[in-house]
Amino acid sequence: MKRTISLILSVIFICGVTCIPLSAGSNEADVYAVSTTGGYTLTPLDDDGNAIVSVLQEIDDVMETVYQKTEKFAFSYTATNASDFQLVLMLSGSSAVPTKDNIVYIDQTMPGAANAVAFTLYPSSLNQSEYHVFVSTSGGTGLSEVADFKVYREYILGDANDDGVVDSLDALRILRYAASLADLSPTGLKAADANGDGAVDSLDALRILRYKAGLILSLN
Ligand SMILES: [Ca+2]
Ligand SMILES: [Ca+2]
Repeated sequence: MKRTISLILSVIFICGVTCIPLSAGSNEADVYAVSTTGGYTLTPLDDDGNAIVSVLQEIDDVMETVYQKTEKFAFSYTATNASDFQLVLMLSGSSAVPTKDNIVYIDQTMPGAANAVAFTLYPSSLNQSEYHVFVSTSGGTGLSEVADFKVYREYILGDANDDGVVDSLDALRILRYAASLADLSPTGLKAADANGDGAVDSLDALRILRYKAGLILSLN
């Protein structure tokens, strides 16, 4: 353990003077197969809140309409009663039963006068999976599924070692990479730039550790 800590500290020192340039990367969480039921719209937005222009992209041998780098959704509806409160719930996977494992954290804004709500996605928490959107109204009866979409991602931000999870091993891998003690795969290199500054260094390792410690909500 002491040896590991010693390694990390020495690598942080080395990284302090070494910065590996990397083409500016982003957390690729592309949304496709967006579908809604009547009366509801779900519009993928970029980081500035602008509607994303879709592109045709091949995913699993099928040409899909893809909204690249979706950061948020604008979600609108026509409520039966304008005063109805609508709670938006997003679940990952195919189950319609909310559990601690499939509820996706979203940052919902309250319904406005136009009966519209918006919610922010945190792409680093989204896996390559399908997602279903449910609403619950104060005047309704339970949860109703009103929209769904799928997420395609080339990599998970922070997952430097390509094992599908973000944890302290990724931070260690980044430190070892920065010290030329380990390699990163092409996707691992993109995933390693956890702070998006275009370089892979100790700051990325620190950000991952802070994320895993719950000190920051998202790597984005
Ligand atoms: Ca990992
Ligand atoms: Ca970085």
